[in-house]
Amino acid sequence: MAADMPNTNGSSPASSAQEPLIFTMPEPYRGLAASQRPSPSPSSPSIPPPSKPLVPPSGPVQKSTGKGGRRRTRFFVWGGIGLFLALAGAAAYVFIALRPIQIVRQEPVPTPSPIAVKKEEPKVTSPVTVPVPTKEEPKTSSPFPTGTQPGRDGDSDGLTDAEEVLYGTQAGRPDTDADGYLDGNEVFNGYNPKGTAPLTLFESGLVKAHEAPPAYRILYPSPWLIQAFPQDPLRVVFSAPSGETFAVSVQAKDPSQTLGAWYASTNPGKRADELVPSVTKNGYPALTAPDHMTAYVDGGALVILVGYAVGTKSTVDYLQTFQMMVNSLSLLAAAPL
Ligand SMILES: [Ca+2]
Ligand SMILES: [Ca+2]
Repeated sequence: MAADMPNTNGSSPASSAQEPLIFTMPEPYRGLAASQRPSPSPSSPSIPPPSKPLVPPSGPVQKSTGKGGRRRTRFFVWGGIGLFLALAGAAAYVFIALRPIQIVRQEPVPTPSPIAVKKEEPKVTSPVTVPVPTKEEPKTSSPFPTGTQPGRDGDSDGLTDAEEVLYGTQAGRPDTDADGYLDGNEVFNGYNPKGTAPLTLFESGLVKAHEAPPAYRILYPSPWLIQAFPQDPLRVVFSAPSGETFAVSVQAKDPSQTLGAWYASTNPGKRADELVPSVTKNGYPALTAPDHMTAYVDGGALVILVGYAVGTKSTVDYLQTFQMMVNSLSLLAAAPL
């Protein structure tokens, strides 16, 4: 190698064969680019270009790996610190994030009080619905003509308070004479409700008999007025002081015709099966209208009609007396059969 190098310092070749020559970079060239390097002075020796390309020695490569190790160490140190800070931040976030969840769970605890308030609301509304059906029940349960209601019966013995006055019985005692029969049942069958059986209403003077020869005989309360019709001696109207009227009339009927067939033939558009069949106390077949205010009694060759009209009243106060009158009907011996 040294033998290939040219002699730049001017020494003889003999001396160069004895000692190796070492070339160093002149001081002005150190740390500067090739373009900025000062031109060599004429006195300084010129440096010939190397005949072979310079190969970087292996030494500097080892030095560069030492700097990369430091960088890697720094990288791991700072990366570890960053990772530690990230984990610490995440842990702090999780710790803080869990606290609001506990607060939310504690909030529903004091809410039971409004639930108790909601339970009390239905109790307030329930009594409001109770009067509604009670108002509708009397309207639908009344069996009498539209606009009328049953008369008051304080002791539920079948006689209204008005009838208790009419027959002199006690309105607060169902069995006035204590004979085992209710006051209403005794009037229905023609017995005196305030006298021991077999004392009858007629025998007690509480009712009177009206005869319409040659057709029928009927009983009616003694205080009531009676109205006759000279042009129709078989027609009569009884009236109570309070305005109710009870009209009795007679219509002819084919003796072979049933009472229902007669009703259908004389009342076009009406059905006989809507009437309530029964048998009177004296054994005559009878039909009663659905509103309980008209009765048809079969007399064979005639039909006796008894009608109850409340007049200006809105209550049916004499239904038991009306039924007593129908039960008291009897055909006179002279009546055609
Ligand atoms: Ca009564
Ligand atoms: Ca009695």
